[in-house]
Amino acid sequence: MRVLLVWPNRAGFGFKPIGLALLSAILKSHGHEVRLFDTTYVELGSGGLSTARNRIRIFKPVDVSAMGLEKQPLNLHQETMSVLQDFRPEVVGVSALSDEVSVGLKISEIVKEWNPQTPVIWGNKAATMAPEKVLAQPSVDFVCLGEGFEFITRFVEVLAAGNDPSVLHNLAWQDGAGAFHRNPLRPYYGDLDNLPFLDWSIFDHRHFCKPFDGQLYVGGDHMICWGCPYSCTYCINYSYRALYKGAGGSYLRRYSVKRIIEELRYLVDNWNISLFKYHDEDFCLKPLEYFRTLAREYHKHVGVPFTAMANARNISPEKVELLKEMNCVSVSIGIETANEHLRQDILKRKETKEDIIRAVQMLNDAGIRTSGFNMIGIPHETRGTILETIALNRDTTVDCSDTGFFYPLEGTELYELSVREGLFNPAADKDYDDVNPSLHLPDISHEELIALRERFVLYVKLPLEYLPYVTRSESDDEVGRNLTDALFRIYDSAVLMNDGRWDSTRSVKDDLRTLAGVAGETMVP
Ligand code: B12
Ligand code: SF4
Repeated sequence: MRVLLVWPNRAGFGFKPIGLALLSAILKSHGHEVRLFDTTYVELGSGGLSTARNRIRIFKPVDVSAMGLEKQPLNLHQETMSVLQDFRPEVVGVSALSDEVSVGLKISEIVKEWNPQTPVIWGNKAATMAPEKVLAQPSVDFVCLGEGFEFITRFVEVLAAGNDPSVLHNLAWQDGAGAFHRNPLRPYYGDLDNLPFLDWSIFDHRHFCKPFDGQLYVGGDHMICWGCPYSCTYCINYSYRALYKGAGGSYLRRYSVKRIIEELRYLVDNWNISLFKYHDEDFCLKPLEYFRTLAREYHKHVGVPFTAMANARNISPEKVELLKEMNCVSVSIGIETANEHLRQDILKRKETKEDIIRAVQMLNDAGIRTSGFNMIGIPHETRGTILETIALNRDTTVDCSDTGFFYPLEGTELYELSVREGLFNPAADKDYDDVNPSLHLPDISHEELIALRERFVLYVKLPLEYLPYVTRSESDDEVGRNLTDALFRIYDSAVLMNDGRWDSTRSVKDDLRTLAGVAGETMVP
């Protein structure tokens, strides 16, 4: 069958979803024809996730103007129609995360306009967490709940044979009377070694352009070990485990070392990969014995530098050595928030501030770049709690302080709390867009949250003497705007272009004089 996979991407370029690469490989191995329709380079007018990232200035700029990576003012309707007319899919499969739902729905509607008989099935996290909502849309016929590995071929084959798919495991659907049905789930897919290698041939060549630390690489994405045992209240892991309760299988899984090395070598040889990003939810969760073998074999047979994410609790001196041996160049750590009430009672994070400081120190000492994820605008947040988070980032000396707004993902404990406490109205509040805060908090306004997020790196990276000017720059007036520009000029040359560390040879006196001038007489130091 001809299967059109849809990736309604609003985020930036530079990564290739593992789920789509696997579904394509599985379908092709069963003789089906696959094409990907992807909206990465279509200007959707929403800014996307990368817009905010650029504004908060955490990455060294890379000149990508010659690579054709900018979004084009293309018309979504025309683009979708032209793919449909050219490929003539017999089934359309949409893969969407929560921030991609509205674009995915627009595309589904266009599919139905093209041919109302073409079945449209949705998969991935957004539909799994809220299948009733997605199925309530007339343009969506089916939802795949949870994993699609075994499901996808069965589904396509049942359709090809003209049979009724409503008997399939993992399927959610509506009957003729509009009643919602959810079939039982198959166990978690047990043996990752049986999966085919990732199929990257469906992706536009631009998805291989990976800017990192001021340079452009040929990027690849993979996951070696899957799953996370924690239960943070804002993450869907806990809900997924609840969803799979009774279905069987383990959510913590890994490839054998031999198998993953074989695949990584294949990907490097075929696509010239020069930088991997391993999306394991916690790269350091691996048992030591497995990690040691992986590091040795990776060093011997792959060696390509990579970035990864890890939980501070699982970073130990020996694991840092193994990361180094594998050529790990950057580790991102979830800092999230420094306030104890928010961290322990609201987010239910397990690690302590000391764990984070210690982990960053170990990585810094080993010469591995560190990135910290911070989340602001969470329930019970105040200006004071954000300033605590800023202070923790300063204490950790993390190289790169990334900050995002909290968004209550459906199916999570914090979604329930946000709705219960009247902080979020699912009917009126917008999709996840990352440019704006999502909650209406009694103690801090959206404007203040946005101002703090945009200046987060200034608060974290500039010497203390500069901070009164950073605070003054938050005002939305001429002085505030001029100060913001002046402060970012300083930050760009003294921090961003100096590997995330303050350039200690810089004349603080000169800067303070400049800033005082911009601020007016009242602030002369
Ligand atoms: C890798 C990853 C990323 C990567 C790649 C994202 C991508 N688009 O694939 C990057 C770093 C870019 C990223 C960014 C973000 N991520 Co992320 N990410 C992950 C992570 C760690 C692994 C995902 C993965 O590859 N899994 C392995 C593959 C094989 O599984 P899969 O993608 O689920 O696909 C399977 C099924 O879902 C199904 N399926 C998928 N599509 C389809 C389609 C059809 C038709 C069918 C039948 C089946 C099907 O079959 C596949 C095989 O079983 C997950 C955590 C997790 N537990 O999954 C978070 C996760 C997906 N991310 C999440 C979030 C919130 C984000 C961001 C919004 C964060 C931010 N503020 O920037 C952005 C969104 C960017 C975007 N829209 O792409 C949430 C999503 C929650 C939600 N309800 O949507 C997750 C679940 C983490 C969490 N804490 O809850 N992320
Ligand atoms: S540690 Fe990360 S992946 Fe694990 S439950 Fe918490 S947020 Fe989710």
